[in-house]
Amino acid sequence: MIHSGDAFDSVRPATHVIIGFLKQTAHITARAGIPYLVAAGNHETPRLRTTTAALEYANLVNAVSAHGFELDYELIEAGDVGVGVTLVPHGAVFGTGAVTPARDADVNILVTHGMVPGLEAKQHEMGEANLQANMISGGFDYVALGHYHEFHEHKPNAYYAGATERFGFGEVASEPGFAIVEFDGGGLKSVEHVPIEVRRMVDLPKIKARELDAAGLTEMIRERTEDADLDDAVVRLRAFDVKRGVASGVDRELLRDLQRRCLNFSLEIHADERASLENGEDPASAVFGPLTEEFAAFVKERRERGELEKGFADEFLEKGKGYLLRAASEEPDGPGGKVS
Ligand SMILES: [Mn+2]
Repeated sequence: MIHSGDAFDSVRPATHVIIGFLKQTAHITARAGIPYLVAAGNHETPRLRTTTAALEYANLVNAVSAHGFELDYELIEAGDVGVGVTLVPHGAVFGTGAVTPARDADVNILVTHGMVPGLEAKQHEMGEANLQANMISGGFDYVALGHYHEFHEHKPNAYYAGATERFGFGEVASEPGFAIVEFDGGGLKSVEHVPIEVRRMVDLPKIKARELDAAGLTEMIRERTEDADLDDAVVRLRAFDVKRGVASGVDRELLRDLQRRCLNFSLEIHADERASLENGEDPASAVFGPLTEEFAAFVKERRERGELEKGFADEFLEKGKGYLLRAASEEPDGPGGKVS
């Protein structure tokens, strides 16, 4: 079993998340006796070398994790076949040049995390590559890539397995799952994507709020949600063209009730009509770059949409970046919230 990164979404995830990870991983390693290897992704890699990564807990349940700043190599015996697994975690991507397969293994697998050159899928250019072509082209039987949430063939021997859950409404149409990779005497034989059942995602019909006051918007939200099957689903309801001051007057009790019914209920308030984005989605939601870049893109987008004034946007960007950098460099003694 290979996990190609971002098992966690933060360097210090909440305790119940860590416990869930340990329990499920132990099913694979301790109970089923299946080797488990994981290379850390960008979300779970500390910014500082002195910070401990939660992914290191994986070692307690006999999983092999590369979560630092160097690559790791493991030779796994599977029957009479030696499987050489080279793990290049996010922290080692920048310092690692070309990687070559080990001679003592029958099958060689490279596991790494990041964006390959020219990744373009679902009509979205995903941004700048950080995985150098020569790092992932070195004659491995298979390259297991992580970071991009869709199952995606980069090259005949290099795939993104995709995520096992949807992480935003930009992925509402994606099919979460994993990949089964088969080898025979000649190397790679097949790669098969196996979809899995995941939490439901419900995008409710949007509200046009131009004529609505707070009571009217509350009524519309009630109408949209009352008879919908929302229990334990991830739900989004978008209201467009919402007048200033209206959103803050929406009935809190109704929203709290929706939060209880749904696994997550998000009411998105938009001041404009945003016709061009009504059917599309923010492509950036599928991929996470460095936090400060994500934040800069967030501010820029809102600035371009006219939601932020220039003076405010500049200061917001400056202060926000400062906070992010400070948060990233803090030792893990604060409340266990998300860093990213
Ligand atoms: Mn990632």
